[in-house]
Amino acid sequence: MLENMTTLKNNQPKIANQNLIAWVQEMAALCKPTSVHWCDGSETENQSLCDLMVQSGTFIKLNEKKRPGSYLARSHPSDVARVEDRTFICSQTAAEAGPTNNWADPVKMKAELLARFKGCMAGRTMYVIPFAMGPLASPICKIGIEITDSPYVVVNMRIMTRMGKSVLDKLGTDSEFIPCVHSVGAPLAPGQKDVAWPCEPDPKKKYIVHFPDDPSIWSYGSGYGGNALLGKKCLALRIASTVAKREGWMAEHMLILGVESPSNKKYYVAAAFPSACGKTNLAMMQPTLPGWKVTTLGDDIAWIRVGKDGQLWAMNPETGFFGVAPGTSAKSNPHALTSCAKNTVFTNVVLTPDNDIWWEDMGVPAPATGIDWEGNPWTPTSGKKGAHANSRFTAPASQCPVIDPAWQSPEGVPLSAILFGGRRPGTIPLVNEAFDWEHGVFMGSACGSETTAAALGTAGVLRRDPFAMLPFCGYNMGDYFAHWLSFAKKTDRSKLPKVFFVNWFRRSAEGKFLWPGYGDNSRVLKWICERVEGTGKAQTTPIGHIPTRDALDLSGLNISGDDLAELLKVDLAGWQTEIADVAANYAKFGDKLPPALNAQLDSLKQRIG
Ligand code: O2Y
Ligand code: MN
Repeated sequence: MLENMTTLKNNQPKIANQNLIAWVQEMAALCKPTSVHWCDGSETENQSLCDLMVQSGTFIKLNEKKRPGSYLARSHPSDVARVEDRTFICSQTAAEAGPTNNWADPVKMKAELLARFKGCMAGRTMYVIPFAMGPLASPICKIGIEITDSPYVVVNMRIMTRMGKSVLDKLGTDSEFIPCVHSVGAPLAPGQKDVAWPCEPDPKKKYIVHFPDDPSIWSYGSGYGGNALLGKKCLALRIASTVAKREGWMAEHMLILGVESPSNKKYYVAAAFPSACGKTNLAMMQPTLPGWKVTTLGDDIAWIRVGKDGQLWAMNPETGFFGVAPGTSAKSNPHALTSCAKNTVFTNVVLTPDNDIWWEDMGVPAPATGIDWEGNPWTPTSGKKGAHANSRFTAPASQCPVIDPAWQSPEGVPLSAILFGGRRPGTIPLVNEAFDWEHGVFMGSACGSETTAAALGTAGVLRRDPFAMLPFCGYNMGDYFAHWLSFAKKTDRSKLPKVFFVNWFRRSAEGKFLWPGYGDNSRVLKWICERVEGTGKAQTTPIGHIPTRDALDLSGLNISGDDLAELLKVDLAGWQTEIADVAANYAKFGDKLPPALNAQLDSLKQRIG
């Protein structure tokens, strides 16, 4: 092996951490790359990787005047989204992974992976990416080292995480790191020509594997998003959730925003919505209510811990947005459009004749002709979508015009409120405040949403997605519920944030959305802030505290009394169905379901009658 290493082109910097050197050598011996490149995270390195990908056809350089520093990539048609059925949690026992995860025996899975990874980087460069999730000075910052044969992954990880030399420096001689091994699974034979998006096209040969006991992550066969940018869903949610359980904090699928009242009182709010329910839009919302301001701290992941003052403090471990492109417009999210105006990687959107990008519902006219996400000539009248439904922009958070001044604070920000939500056409009111922490945990456990295209599967059916963590909780969700409940004992209850359930997606009998959403959601945020202050008017109902008809600030909004009544209605028959469905979901967890949640369900049943 050592002989191999001396002949391998390797730009290894001076590294004090012997464990890291040994592990990288071991991975190089396994994967057999042509060379090893240690990433320093510099602008020069980034530019040379972008140039390399332009040469290889992975990247198309966009119009420098319209979209400075930006590129378009098109994935292989088989590699367009997270692959939940190929995502595994390899804890010691199946019970530890729980009924909502694909468990696999860790020993057998390691053997299977070693066979896949053997020689998998032949003909390619192995990149070593040192990255940190969270500000380096945060008490819960975690360091990962991703090894990958994809320069696309390196460039995206540089946007999404703190990456490079500063992280190696922080690692010192003996700090721990989480090993993350990634390969696109497409070795090159000598002389074989590469393709623009190498990957393993057979879905059964893709693997997104988590070993919570190591902890480590192994991902094979996909170069896309959450499957390949291992700091995001794999480390910052699945692995971090297991670490957080052990260390007494929470890793959550939540946006974090700041909301400031006209009298300059600032509140911080975290919100958990299932994938594709508009977290990025809410995180960057432009309030329609005069004098109210919303600032962004994160759009996808929150790490939350009890601060010295007993409040819950939230921090975004990421540094970028991997946002869904279709539907992002000046109406739905003007600040996201500004965020991706430069220095952005676009994946699977339309290329316009002037070398810019376009996607469906962008709010600007479609180009008369273009190249679609599969690289074929396209026109708006072709009857096909030009951008893939899960096409993305990877943009630096620092470019968000409403980024909060505290977004990189190592301590995070103190939370006044936690919201749960989902895409629910019926039953669930616009906003509903929990009676107490346990009721709030019950609300989180009952989260669900109509499915959309981001997760492969059927669209338009209700999928229960407790705490929006169904695809992301790295251990038994029954234990996860208990972990949430335990925070009432970890601190003074009065310091805990208030919990609310929101639903922007309720529809009339005719199928029309009852609430305008987007910037008008500031009206709901205002009521939430008033409830935090103890001033907001509410009616106590069997399901929680709901705004009275006159409690929401609807000034300047044209909404009928009937629609408002429907938005705030407690539909008793609908709730009976809801209770039965939540009970059926709870049944999955057997004796792992905390009795306190069954008690919540029983009390709700009694209150509904
Ligand atoms: O399909 C993918 O790989 C991306 S999934 C994703 C990306 C950014 C934020 N959230 C999600 C998600 O699925 O929740
Ligand atoms: Mn997400």
